Amino acid sequence: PKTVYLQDYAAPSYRVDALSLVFELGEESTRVTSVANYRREAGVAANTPLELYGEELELLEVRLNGLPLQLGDYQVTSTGMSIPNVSALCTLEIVTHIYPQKNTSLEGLYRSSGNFCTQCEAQGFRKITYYPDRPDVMTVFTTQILADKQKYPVLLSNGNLTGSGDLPDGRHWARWEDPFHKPAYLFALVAGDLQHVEDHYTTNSGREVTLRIYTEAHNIDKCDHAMQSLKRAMRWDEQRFGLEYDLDIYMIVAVDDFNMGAMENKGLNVFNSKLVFASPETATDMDYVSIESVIGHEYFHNWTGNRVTCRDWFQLSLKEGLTVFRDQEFTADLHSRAVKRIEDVRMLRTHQFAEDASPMAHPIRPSSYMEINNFYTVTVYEKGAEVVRMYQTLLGREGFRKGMDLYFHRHDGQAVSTENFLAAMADANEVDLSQFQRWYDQAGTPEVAVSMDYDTAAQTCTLHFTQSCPATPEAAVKLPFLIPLEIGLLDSSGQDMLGTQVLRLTEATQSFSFGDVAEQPIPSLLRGFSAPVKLSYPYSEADLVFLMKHDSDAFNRWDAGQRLAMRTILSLLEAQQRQEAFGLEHDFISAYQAILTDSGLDHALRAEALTLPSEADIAERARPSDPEAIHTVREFIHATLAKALRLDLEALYAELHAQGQGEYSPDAASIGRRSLKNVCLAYLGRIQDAGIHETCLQQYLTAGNMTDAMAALSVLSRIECPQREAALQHFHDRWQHDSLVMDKWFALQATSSLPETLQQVQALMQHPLFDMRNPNKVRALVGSFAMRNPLHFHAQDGRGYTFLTDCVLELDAMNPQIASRMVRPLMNWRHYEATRSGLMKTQLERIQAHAGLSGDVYEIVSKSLV
Ligand code: BAL
Ligand code: ZN
Repeated sequence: PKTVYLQDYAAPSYRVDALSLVFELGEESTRVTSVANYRREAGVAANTPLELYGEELELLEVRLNGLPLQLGDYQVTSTGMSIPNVSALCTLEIVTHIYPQKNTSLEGLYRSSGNFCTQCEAQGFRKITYYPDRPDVMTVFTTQILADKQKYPVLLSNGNLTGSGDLPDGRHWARWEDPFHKPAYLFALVAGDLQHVEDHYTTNSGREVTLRIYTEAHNIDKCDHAMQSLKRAMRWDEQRFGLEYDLDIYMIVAVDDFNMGAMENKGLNVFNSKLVFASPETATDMDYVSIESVIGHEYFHNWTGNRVTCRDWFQLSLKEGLTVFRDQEFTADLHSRAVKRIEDVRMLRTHQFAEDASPMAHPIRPSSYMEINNFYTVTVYEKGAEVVRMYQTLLGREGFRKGMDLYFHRHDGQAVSTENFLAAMADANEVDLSQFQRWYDQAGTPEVAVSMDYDTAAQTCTLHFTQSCPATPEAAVKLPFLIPLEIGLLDSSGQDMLGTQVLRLTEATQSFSFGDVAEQPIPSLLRGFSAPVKLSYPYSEADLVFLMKHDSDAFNRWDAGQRLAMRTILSLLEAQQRQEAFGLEHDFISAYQAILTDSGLDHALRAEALTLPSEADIAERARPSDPEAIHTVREFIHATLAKALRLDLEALYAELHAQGQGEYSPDAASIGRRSLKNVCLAYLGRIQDAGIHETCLQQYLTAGNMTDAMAALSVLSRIECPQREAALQHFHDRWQHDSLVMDKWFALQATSSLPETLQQVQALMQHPLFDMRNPNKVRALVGSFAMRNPLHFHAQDGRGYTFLTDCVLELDAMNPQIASRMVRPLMNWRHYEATRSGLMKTQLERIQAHAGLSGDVYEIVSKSLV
């Protein structure tokens, strides 16, 4: 595959004034007729060919200005078409046949559960027709769909329905017109036997909008939460950003086979059904919250992505980082801001910091790629969101809003770059943000080392900062970042001495002094995780316990606990390596007991504080890592805490269980209560005790909601006991008719720590409900095993690696995007101890040598082996 470079960007030579598409959907193939009006840009030479992208298309006819063209009048390759002689204004009609029924890549037009649907981002439209499939070519689309009326009673596309009717041959048709200029990646078509729920929304300025969620009939009763979430998102965007919806109708379609979570096509979102359907019996609290957040995310794209889109795919974070930031704020405003921040940072540290330390490390705006689908990453999305958050931290909420307003004022209807966003933020606030550009250009996680001096006589406190950033593939040496660092100073009673201040680090080394500091303080640094950096400070254990108790910043209270836990884990790992006996300090146990018994503390925050760093987090800190040792140490801490605090855990569990007997509600308080209760149960599950196994089974059997059922089953899934088999079998028998719920059953078994887990996963691949062509199934079974079960994936005999490689090669022939996701657990092979590292490398080499490998997988594997 070829590498594409940002520096080679050139504006298109031809624009499209209008595009008309006709789809004749058939059982064998689909006939697509596209008629596009092209206009040569001013200043472009008359002999400049018209270049169109096209892949896997069967070309039937080409007509230029009404006259048929012959091969020779144009050139066709496996990636596109070039027409050398076109007039400055011309109409090009192209007829192609495509084969959605055979499309297993789930890109372009394909079938899911017998219905037609599309996925065009990033470059799927070129699998539909020959077209300038690039985001800076925007036009108005008219889409006519013809299909058998009985099989496909519902025909949908972007915009507004402007006509429909029956045909004499049993088919019917519908015409949709989208008045907004859009790039091809936002095109969508859906045709099928679908039902819908309908609701209405009145915008702030009084416009009536029809809201519909389409699904197969058997899931129609699970759409209410998604609909309510949509209405909340519409209201929130008006209130927080003054942004209203702009079409008469907003449609969401749920499909079972989908490579991503969801897609923001103009007026017609297509969603992975996992992120639409919810009922108390089938969806966990986490599902409820994710659905609300993703419904919000796709809705928010209507402005940040659709009305203002990306000039080219290097700018992906322009829309994704910004829209993730917006969905994070939406969740924070509706639920607990502190809990949301903790969850987001936990995710960033585990996955994005690892990516930044991997051979695939890239800036949020990459400067090159082979396959753009490989860059829908935690870096572009989640680190991108942190970068947007830093503008808000630097400029304040009002300043950030002024920047957003100017961005829309300047760029509505345009395809722009991240520089345009930065310029809007800077100009609206009349500040110089040029150094901030480095966040877009430099990869890697900056490290900030802090020390403190206190002058008793002068009562001044000075904080010294040194920032650095490790080398990453795009650059060995990094320039200093502009880092907004929120800090506070705590006195000995735990009071804030100067509130929260935002320091602006701009130099490699820098100091800040504070006067009138009456006693030597304990600094609270990087409050709210104000920048995506690793910060170190020589805290004593007593300092950390103090911050856990007193810091006014909820995030930092939690983070102090994480630092304390990580420090303990790392020292136990060292002790283990030296083959010394190890135990837990009494102070460590007391700190956990204090959290457990602090009834003044919010349930959800207590649950977060009691959750130890994950095995993946630990692996990032303990390199070269030994996943088995990490598992042993983490389990040891769990079991020791559980035994030492058993009475407190049992009491709290019983209290919260009794409180939670009413009707299910996914509000923040109820979610927090269930979360703390189930953390207690998970600790108790570490004690070998038949009574506790029975408590788990009872919770599973009597649970009125999926959160409690899954929590209990998840504890049992790690224990060799009769209750485990009984509960798993019960779950299977109860839910085998519901494909989405069964994904939980597959995932649970794939993440078990029991010894035969790999064999179990291999057996489950033969289960009648498992299907390698369905991405949700692959993620549930193969993905969970490789990404969430380090103990078994990294088994020292290498069988986990061989298993994953077999899966990747099988998948690659069907769906390269999913194969390319699945191969990533092998990417950081250099981070493991020698035996594992060698075995992982061998499998990467095996993949690289495989004939017919996709560009998607090739890019990841070849970069990993450099
Ligand atoms: N644009 C792809 C799916 C999403 O980020 O919303
Ligand atoms: Zn998005």
